[in-house]
Amino acid sequence: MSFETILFELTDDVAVLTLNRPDKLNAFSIDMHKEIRAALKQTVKDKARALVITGAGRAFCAGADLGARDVKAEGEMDLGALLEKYYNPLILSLKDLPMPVIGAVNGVAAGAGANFALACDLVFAARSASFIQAFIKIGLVPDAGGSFHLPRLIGMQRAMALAMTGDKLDAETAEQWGMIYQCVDDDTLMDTAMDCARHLATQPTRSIGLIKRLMTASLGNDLNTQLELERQMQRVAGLGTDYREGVQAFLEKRAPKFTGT
Ligand code: T3D
Repeated sequence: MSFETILFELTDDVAVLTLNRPDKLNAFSIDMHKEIRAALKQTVKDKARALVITGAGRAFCAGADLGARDVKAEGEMDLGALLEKYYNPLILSLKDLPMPVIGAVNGVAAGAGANFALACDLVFAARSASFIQAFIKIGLVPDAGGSFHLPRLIGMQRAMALAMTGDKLDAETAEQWGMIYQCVDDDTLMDTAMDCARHLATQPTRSIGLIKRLMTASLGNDLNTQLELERQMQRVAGLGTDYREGVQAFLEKRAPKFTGT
């Protein structure tokens, strides 16, 4: 599969998707939206067992391509329609992927670019990277799941402040606040993200997919509902071959060989 606005490759069960419009700081164009969605579908088709998302050049992603908006034109612009058609399905399809998604934030992540990163399951960021809820600077509100993920990750006060001020948050503070998993030295970012992806790709992928569903659902569920969901998901996990292999390997005092099924 060849793309114009992203790079996509799959090696040894690990897919790497690189946003590739570096002259625009990898801002989202409509074509890029379409290509990312196609690549995400491809990861499922190819049975990838982990996905890494990063950006080419000095940025991760600067959000919507503002150059594509004709704000001088007469008439209303329905950004809601854009969200409905592109951003919302993008975030949902990332969440729905039955494999771990690792964000490797190599530089600035602004607007929908920041929130696209936060929709990944685990986020590593280079020490020089930053996160900006840039929406307010152009009279908008957080989208791409930002108003959902931010308060849950860092609490209401900090989420509110970032959204209202549009202040830049450096990667170290993002780690301290629990917004991302780890901030690492710039020159180790991709190795760290790839090592993590390669490791996870050897783990029980089906269980990881179920963990994603459980964790995401827990954000809106009460304890009873969540316990019931755990029962359902554990039933599915227990029917998998990786459960049998895990227990067998434990009893035989050897390393398990998980197939992801
Ligand atoms: O409209 C819709 O689709 C609705 C959905 C909205 C979702 C959103 O994401 S809204 C938020 C959109 N994003 C922004 O408001 C961020 C805009 N960019 C910036 O604030 C800054 O560029 C950064 C803080 C990200 C980085 O600053 P800096 O100083 O490192 O770089 P720069 O010089 O501003 O940008 C470098 C180039 O990238 C520059 O192009 P040039 O002058 O070299 O030809 C700049 O125009 C371009 N660029 C940066 N961000 C965008 C962009 N081009 C198009 N769209 C961008 N978002």
